[in-house]
Formats: sequence, structure tokens, C-alpha cells
Amino acid sequence: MSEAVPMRGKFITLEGLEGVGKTTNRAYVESLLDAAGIAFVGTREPGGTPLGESIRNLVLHAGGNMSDETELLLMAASRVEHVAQVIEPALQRGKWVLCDRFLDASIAYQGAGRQLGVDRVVQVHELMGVSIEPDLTLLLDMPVEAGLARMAARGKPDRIEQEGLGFFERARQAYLLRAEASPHRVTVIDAAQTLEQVKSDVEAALQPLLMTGDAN
Ligand code: Z5A
Repeated sequence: MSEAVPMRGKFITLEGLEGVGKTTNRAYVESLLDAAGIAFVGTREPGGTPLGESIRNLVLHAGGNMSDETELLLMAASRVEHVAQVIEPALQRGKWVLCDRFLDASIAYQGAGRQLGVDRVVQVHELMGVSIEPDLTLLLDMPVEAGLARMAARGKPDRIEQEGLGFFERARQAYLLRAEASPHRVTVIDAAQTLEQVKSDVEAALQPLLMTGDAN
């Protein structure tokens, strides 16, 4: 007798600029999934696999110059491994995947921030066979300066965090355009609100998925 195939899990991503509260709200989403009895994998990009974490270290902390194209290819390489080894297998087993950043981040940072162009970023991923799309993306949005101010108390900025305001403004606009183009997938949350208000919006955005999802 053949085994029943589990219902495919849901894929949720958290996106936004520095300091908007992705890490904080990832923990909150995890607590909501736990409370709903949903088995999930929590992960991040760049990273999420041993190779991906090495790439993360390289791309965020490499000394000297790195071309923008190399930066894009490293982000994509980390993602290819992540999808193949972690995300897709988990979804196929019926687990949900909660990921801190995904393709939208490359479109925002490399496509718009580095001005490589959205089409080029999409083409690189198509070429590599990365076609998976999140079921829900929580885009935490707030003015660039406010996010950077939240991060000011943290230690030495990484290679990308050292960019100027123009870079982050372009990335923010690209994120908002992605949301406008895919309102069914991307929920924009005002990250400048109090944490309690943000959490309440996060929970509301998650509800429809929790209602349709298979709590396994
Ligand atoms: N990157 C890329 O270029 N291309 C790609 O394809 C991918 C990534 C995938 C690493 O990302 C870098 O890689 C990132 C983009 C690039 N670089 N930059 N610049 P990351 O996700 O690891 O790092 P990050 O974006 O810099 O995240 P972060 O610094 O950890 O920030 P966060 O997770 O969004 O924020 P947080 O740690 O949850 O909160 C920050 C502080 O604010 C903290 O003290 C909180 O307690 C506080 N906080 C949070 N919410 C609130 C509210 N609502 N009110 C008041 N205070 C709050």
C-alpha cells in the first residue's frame, strides 16, 4: 500500500531593511506556529546551510572590493543550496518554512540598491532553477533613517550596512514596488509602530494562512 503524501507546507518570508524588526518578529511568528501546533523550520538568508553560512560570512565580512555582480551571484548561490537542501525538502514533508529574507532581498539590495536591475536578478535565479515563491511575505517597512537609528547601538556595521542612505532608499522603494505588484503575497506592515502593534499586525496577516494550513 502506498504511503499518503503529506500536504505541502507553507512558505513564509520576512523582509525589510535593517532594524525594522525581522529577527524580533521571526521569534513571534515562531511562537504563533508553535501555539497552532504547526511543525516548521526557521531559517535565514544568506545562510541556512553550512555552505550558505560560509557564503554569508564571505559576502558580509570580506575585506577589499567585491564587484556587485559577485555579490549577487553569492546571494544566489546561497539560495540555490538553501532551496535544494532545506526549504523544498521541508515543504515536501509538510513542514512550514519561516525564512528571514529570500529572493525579494536580492531584488531590493542587488537589483535596486546596487542598481544591477530587477530583471538581471530574476534572470540569474531563473537560470539556476529557483522558481519557488513564498505563500506569504511579511514586509516590515519604516523610514530608512529610523531603522538605521535602531541599529546604531549595535557593533561594527557589516559590508552592506556601510552603504549610504541612497542605497537603502532604493532598496526600500523596490520592496514597496514588489508589494504593490503582488498584494496577494506581500503584506506591508508599518514597522515604526510599537512592537505590540507590529505583532498584532503580524498575527492578523498570518491568520488566513493558519486557517487554510494543515496543522500537523
Ligand atoms: N542581503 C542582500 O543584500 N541580498 C540578499 O539576497 C539577502 C541579504 C538575502 C544580512 O541580512 C544582510 O544581507 C543585509 C541584507 C543583505 N544587509 N544589510 N544591510 P540580515 O537579515 O542578517 O541583517 P539585517 O537586515 O541587518 O537584520 P538585523 O540587523 O538583524 O535587523 P532586524 O532583524 O530587522 O531587526 P531586529 O534585530 O529584530 O530589531 C532591531 C532592534 O530594534 C532591536 O533592538 C529590537 O529590539 C528593536 N525593535 C524591533 N522592533 C521594534 C519596534 N516595533 N519598536 C521599537 N524597537 C523595535
